[in-house]
Amino acid sequence: MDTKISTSIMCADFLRLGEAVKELESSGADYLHFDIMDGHFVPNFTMGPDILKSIRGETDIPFDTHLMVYEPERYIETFIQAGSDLVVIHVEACRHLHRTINLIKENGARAGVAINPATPLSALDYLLDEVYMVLVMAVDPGFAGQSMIPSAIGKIRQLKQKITQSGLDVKIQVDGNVSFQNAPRMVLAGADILVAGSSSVFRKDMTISEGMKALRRCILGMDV
Ligand code: S6P
Ligand code: MG
Repeated sequence: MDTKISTSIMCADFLRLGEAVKELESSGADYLHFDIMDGHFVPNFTMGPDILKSIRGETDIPFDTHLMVYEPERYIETFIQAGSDLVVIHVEACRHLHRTINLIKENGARAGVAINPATPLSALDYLLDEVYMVLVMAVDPGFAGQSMIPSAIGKIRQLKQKITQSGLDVKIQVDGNVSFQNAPRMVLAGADILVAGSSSVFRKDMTISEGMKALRRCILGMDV
């Protein structure tokens, strides 16, 4: 099992962002996860494309951009030009999903779709063969530091079955409260990429490298 870790930049100390990126690099982060919020689809704001551009100049770690914005089609090119390798849009926030997924691909990035905890998996029925990844939200999007909604585990398992039965190779990413306790259950259910935030890599009681090590250890040490 080769679980990847995508580290949530919104959980880093913004006063020491450069140092955080260096530490993420030395501790083997597979992706940097950028949470982009519009204060409308979700009740919060985070960062814009200029932050991605600044960090792009400092590291080769692939950028995984999670757009929590309405009408994401308006911002695809901007965020790809800013350095995104993978762009994820919400099925709840986009009216013409196939067109927007194609826009992401035409601009040279991989495309992903995200679903909120209350959105049924059937929302993906006509999309699965079009995307590189599905992001399963384990919390309602908008904030770090929330508790996992328990039905997320069964949802990951069902999505994994659906993907396997369709013979597709679509990755499953899980975002929200990926803690040392929850991560093994998420991976056992079928998660390929974990978004690591304040529950693991960006904790107050550990450094980033300690958090990365502890997260990898608990995934490797799980009972499979
Ligand atoms: C939340 C966002 C997430 C968070 C991450 C925080 O809307 O999409 O990516 O940054 O989930 O992690 P944690 O461990 O604080 O829940
Ligand atoms: Mg996110």
